[in-house]
Amino acid sequence: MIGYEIFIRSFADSNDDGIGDFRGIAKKVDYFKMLNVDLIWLTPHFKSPSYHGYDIIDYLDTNSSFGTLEDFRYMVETLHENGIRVVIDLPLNHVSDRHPWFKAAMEGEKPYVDYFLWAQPHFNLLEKRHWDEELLWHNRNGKVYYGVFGGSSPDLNYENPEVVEKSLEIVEFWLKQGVDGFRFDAAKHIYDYDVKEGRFRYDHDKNVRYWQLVMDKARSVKGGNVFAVTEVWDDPEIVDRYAKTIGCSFNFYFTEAIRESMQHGTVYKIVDCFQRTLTKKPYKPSNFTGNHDMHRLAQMLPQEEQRKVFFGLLMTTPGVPFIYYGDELGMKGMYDSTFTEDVIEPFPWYASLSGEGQSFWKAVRFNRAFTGVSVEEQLSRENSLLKEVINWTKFRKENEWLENAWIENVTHNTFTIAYTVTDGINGIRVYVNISGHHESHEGVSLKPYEVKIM
Ligand code: ACG
Repeated sequence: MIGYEIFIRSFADSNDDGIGDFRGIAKKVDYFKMLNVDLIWLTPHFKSPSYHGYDIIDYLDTNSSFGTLEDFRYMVETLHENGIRVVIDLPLNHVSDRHPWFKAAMEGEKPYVDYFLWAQPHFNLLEKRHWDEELLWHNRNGKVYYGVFGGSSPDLNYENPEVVEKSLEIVEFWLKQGVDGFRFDAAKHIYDYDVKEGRFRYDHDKNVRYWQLVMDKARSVKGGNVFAVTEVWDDPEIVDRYAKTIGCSFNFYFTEAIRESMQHGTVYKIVDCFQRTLTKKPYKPSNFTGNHDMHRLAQMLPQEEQRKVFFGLLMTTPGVPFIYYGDELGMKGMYDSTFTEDVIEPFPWYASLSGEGQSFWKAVRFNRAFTGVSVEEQLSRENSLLKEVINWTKFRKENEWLENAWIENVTHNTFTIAYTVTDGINGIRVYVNISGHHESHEGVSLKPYEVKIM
């Protein structure tokens, strides 16, 4: 399987309102086939007041800008008919402050008050998130509630069994609409506040037990054929704990290590990453080019040759690789936690950024017209990044065994790395030169920026 992350609003528009939608995605089957992608991850498609959709007003309804539930089902069916699976993004940790549950809770209505976490005298209400300066507690009309992702996204209280039950109903509902599985958003945040101590603290064991319940539910509805991937943005050893239960987890360290190694011009981070995350594991890693929470790949690796190496590494390593929409074209964008729109710009189908299906919900800042970063331009140029990506995905498709493989026998010098990928039956040895000069490794001569398979 090869995954592809789509920010729905930016991908393909079917009704000329400038906003990407479900039917727009259904019309792009040929593009997915050309790219050899057979698993689509849709960022949240639920009713939500924000452009990003991670704060939900109604879990059982769609964002009307993207289409109705019927349009959603049509999209899923069309993709299925073409052998493409669909996973939806499921932010279960919090809801929108406009969700009826939160509104009722603010009015003091039972049972909804117990759906959220309220301040107690021994809590440190000035505590900030451990990764930035955002406060965890929010005061509204004298009521102080917990919200890791800000005041407009109050966290749900999973100590309450009724909330757990509601979340399982949501899982069941979407599987019955035909989806093939989920990307579990913010998976380590379900239990992340120690009420006894009155401070932030991840309870990974408890989180994993919760996700096991969710997976049991999903399998009871759909049988063994559920694809789930967790988002746990943390050290590889912590990611492992979740991945074992869920079966697949995004490998953030892969993205970070390769970007960093290529920027510094030495392979050491890649070697460390391969040894820590890609040796034999009881789950599938999901290595990826980037996502909507990060600077774009092309922003970090401005040279196209470097990005070609990135794709070579991505498509020769184990697990389920994911491409963030537009990375195959070299879309640029800088992530800023207070203004994330620059990494979710409209997908450029045409050099002029105008034509059937083109979304235009926001003015582009990073990916202007006629800069070489469009499907039209990339397909018209010899040796373009997109063409190279297609060669790599074709290779991946022809070697499906790589999904269940692992890495062995990693050797390296300063600029080159070699590794064996095997599933115990099949095997390849890959040689990679991340530098702009000729190198040789174990007697194999390597051109600048070459990924060679032996
Ligand atoms: C998901 C979505 C994101 C979404 C939410 C909320 C969650 O992808 O788009 O926000 O629904 C944290 C969370 C993630 C979250 C990101 C944005 N992503 O854990 O679930 O924030 C450190 C922390 C991480 C943290 C990361 C952020 O440990 O927890 O992610 O920083 O930069 C190494 C370390 C690792 C460290 C990294 C980076 O890898 O091992 O620990 O991570 O370096 O330093 C959306 C919107 C938001 C909105 C929200 C409601 O985008 O704007 O507020 O919805």
